[in-house]
Amino acid sequence: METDNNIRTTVVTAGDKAFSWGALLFVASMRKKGMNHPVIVGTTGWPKEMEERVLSLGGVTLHELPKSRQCVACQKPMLMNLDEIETEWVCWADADAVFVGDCSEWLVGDNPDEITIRRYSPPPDDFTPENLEIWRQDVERFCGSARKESRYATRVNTAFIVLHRKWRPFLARWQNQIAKVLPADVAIIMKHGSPYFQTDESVLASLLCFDPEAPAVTEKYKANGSVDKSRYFAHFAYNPKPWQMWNSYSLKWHDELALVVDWIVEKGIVKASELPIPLRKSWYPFCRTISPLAPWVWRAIKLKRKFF
Ligand SMILES: [Mn+2]
Repeated sequence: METDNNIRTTVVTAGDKAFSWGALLFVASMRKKGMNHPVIVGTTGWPKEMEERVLSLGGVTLHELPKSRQCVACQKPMLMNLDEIETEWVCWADADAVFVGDCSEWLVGDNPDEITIRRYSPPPDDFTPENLEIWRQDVERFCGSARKESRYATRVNTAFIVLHRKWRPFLARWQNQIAKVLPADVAIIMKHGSPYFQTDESVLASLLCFDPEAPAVTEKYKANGSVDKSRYFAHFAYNPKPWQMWNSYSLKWHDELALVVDWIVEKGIVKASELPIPLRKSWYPFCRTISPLAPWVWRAIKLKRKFF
């Protein structure tokens, strides 16, 4: 792959077997637009052919995740903090996403002192005085000291993060805090309303609010299209994901994702016959029709897996 001296950021993502199609399409969405940044993909339990497909996009390193009973998202800080990252900046991006347009500009922060991350507005339901007090006590206990009051009036979303590498000690504190305050077998979300409801995301929020040594949250988050509607990070936030079933929320990016699918087929990375059904053109009219039911169908499938 051509090296580009303007590239200052390594992109890091991860997924288990169920997210391998997401990761493949996400990295392909970069390469299709000439975003040739080095990419590290944390993997666990991937089929060999999915590893080969992602590697064939070029500039990709796979990193086998350590055995852990915590969900993959709890490895974000460890992956962002890998010694092998050589660039000045690191970007975490969820694998259930695509870049719309060339987003290279959003992969470098405006200020090395800041963390580029989106804040929720209004604050989520779990941002209560009671939960904040638990965050404060935990930060004081495991980081040595804590601010008396929260620095922010809301918390952050960890689907997309840009951080300067001078913050490696902070990434280590985030990882350590995850180990201390989350259950050893935590799944992707906890009981509604609990202090660390959104796992890795809640733990990062606790540090940004109370760790005296934390980076400041940027006032100018741009990766959501706020300054240019044609260049942004599109996150398939809700289940099921597009490669599993289309839901009403993710449908708005169907055409964008279909272009990425066409591109990997054209490049010979995947045969059309090997695509998951929701990514096949001929199935789209059906998938679109049933999309309002997708969340219910998905819950039923999950329940069936749990009990039978
Ligand atoms: Mn996600």
